[in-house]
Amino acid sequence: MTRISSLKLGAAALAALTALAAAPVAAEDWRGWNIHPPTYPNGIALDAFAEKVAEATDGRVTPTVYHNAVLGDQPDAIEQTRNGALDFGNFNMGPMGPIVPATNILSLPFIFSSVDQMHKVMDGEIGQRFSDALAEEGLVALAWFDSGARSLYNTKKPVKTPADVQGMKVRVMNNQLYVDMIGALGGNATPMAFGEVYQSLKTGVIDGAENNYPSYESTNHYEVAGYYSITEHLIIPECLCVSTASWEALSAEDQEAVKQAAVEAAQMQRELWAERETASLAKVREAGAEINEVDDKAAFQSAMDPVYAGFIEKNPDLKSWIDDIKAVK
Ligand code: GTR
Repeated sequence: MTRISSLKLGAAALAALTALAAAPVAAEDWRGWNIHPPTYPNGIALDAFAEKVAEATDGRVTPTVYHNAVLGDQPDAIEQTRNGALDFGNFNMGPMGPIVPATNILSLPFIFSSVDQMHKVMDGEIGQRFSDALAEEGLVALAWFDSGARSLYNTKKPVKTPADVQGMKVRVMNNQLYVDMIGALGGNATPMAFGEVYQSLKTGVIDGAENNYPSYESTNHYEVAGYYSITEHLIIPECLCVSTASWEALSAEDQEAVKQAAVEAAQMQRELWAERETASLAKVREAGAEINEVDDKAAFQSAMDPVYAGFIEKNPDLKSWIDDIKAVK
């Protein structure tokens, strides 16, 4: 080969390389899991997250949210995200407990004194500890969503005292702590997927369940279980979590963009959440649901002493976390 033609070839190769570098890198098509409909605060915020991520990364990451749990129920979706089969999801810390034991603290009944206090805890140093625990199990918690307070509802009667729960069959999320919680009130807990609850209430397989107003309303459970009793026994945060595998495939710059989009989405979710709580309560009331205060919340609280004792016995190292949470005012 003459010197001239080899130079020409070099120039051509360089041009080809330059063209390659300018072409967009193969996009990361992320798949995300959502248990709720797209119109629920979480669904709206997740879609906004997806849009912001695509925009801020110039299309290098293009997330799609699959709503209504079409990609599987929550425990499965958590597993799939941990092992990288899914890229992200909005997960409640309830079903997270069996996988990431430290997060069980968030499932202790009455652990938080209010939703505001929960936010303070999760947005601060203690929240970081939970993020670290999740990171050890393959999940990067980018931001925390609101999930309000969960109360008991059933098909039979208003629950006013712990004794009213005696013998009741109550659906709970997949976590032994909730079985213990309902058991401590004298009821029988049945762990069951969210999507099966409506039919089970309707056919009498279960007498009741527990959830916040927006989920009680969005699932139409109020149509078949018209007694909602304000026990507010659980205040459980939810994460916007990304699979570690998907996260590590990103450049530092794109990670920053994704993190920022998640923080903004969480902000949006919390605002929408506050509105939806009011709207859901109004809707179920109008439809005839009977909402009652409980006579003595402290009685429900003290009934949980054995649940705490059992938890601390099994997890002595987590006792100080409980004390730290209680100390946040
Ligand atoms: C909702 C929560 C869901 C799911 C559901 C349930 O409030 O947002 O992630 O945990 O409750 O009861 O299964």
